Amino acid sequence: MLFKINLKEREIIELVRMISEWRSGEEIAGKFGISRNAVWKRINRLKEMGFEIESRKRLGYRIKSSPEFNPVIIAKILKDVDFLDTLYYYTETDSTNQRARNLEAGSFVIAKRQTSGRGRLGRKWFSDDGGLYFSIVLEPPLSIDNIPKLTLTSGVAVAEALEKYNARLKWPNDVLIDGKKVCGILSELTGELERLRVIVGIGINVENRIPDELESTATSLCEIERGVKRVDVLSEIIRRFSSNYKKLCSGKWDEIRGKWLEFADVLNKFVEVKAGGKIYRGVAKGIDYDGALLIESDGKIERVFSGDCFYI
Ligand code: BT5
Repeated sequence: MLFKINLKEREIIELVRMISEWRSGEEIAGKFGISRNAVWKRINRLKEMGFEIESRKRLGYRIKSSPEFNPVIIAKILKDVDFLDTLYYYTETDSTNQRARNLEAGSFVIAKRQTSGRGRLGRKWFSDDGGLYFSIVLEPPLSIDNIPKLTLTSGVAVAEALEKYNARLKWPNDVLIDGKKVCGILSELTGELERLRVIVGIGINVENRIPDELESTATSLCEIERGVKRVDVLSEIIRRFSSNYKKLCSGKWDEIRGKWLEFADVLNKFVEVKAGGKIYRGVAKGIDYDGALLIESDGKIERVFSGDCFYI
């Protein structure tokens, strides 16, 4: 099921706040300037979202219980982010990056679970209920060679949000805790050269089950902290993403690069990077001004822009 919410129109957020205590249909209708029938429709929409709502003849409506991870809570987290205007919340979908493909910049797509969550190069991203799976559609004022910086910037945002778990960044797109992958980022380009559109897809293991085959390489926040909530993690990521994205767009990449290096797990390690048909081996020395990984081998420095990085 899909719920679409306009983030600049705050009505649904206000309605949920209002009916945290008894409110009559008349009062609600008056507040929003709508008919009693329209109130009833909105209440039904909240019920479809999983809200349990009591209704009594003289008292009106009241929320009895709210689902922990619901579209209105997400809308509340996103409502003040100036580069976002529409929330698409799926109870289930194939892949949020796929859903975001034909959407305008300013769209935010999130799913409770994905049936075909994907990583880079057609790899699979396990997306059981309990994790965070979302995609942000952006039209950054950046030229095409600056786009890889957006993935690095997103990584910094996630690492900052997960700083209390000692999160580290592995080039180019992984966030690790205790050496295990907790988050992956998939940035995809669409649109035209003059008007580039980028879909930043982020997947984070929060309360979801990790499949047996990934037991030794992946972790979930609930393995580290009991009772961790997706909405709290999302809220922190959005706050950090918003601030870092604005910095990137206003030419402050150097500041972000500095933060990336502080969180970097890869520095001074022996790595093997598979990029296209080529294999680079050497010691990771950092990332340069363009976001390329610097690999030192036999006293020579090689620059690699994308690829799969292994520690050897
Ligand atoms: C990534 O690819 O790490 C990017 C993952 C992006 C997922 C998000 S979720 C929202 C949005 N919608 C999508 O469909 N995708 C994005 P890559 O570097 O290629 O890593 C993929 C590899 O990570 C797999 O081959 C597995 O080894 C491992 N993996 C798969 N699922 C995982 C999980 N849930 N947790 C940790 N590792 C996982």
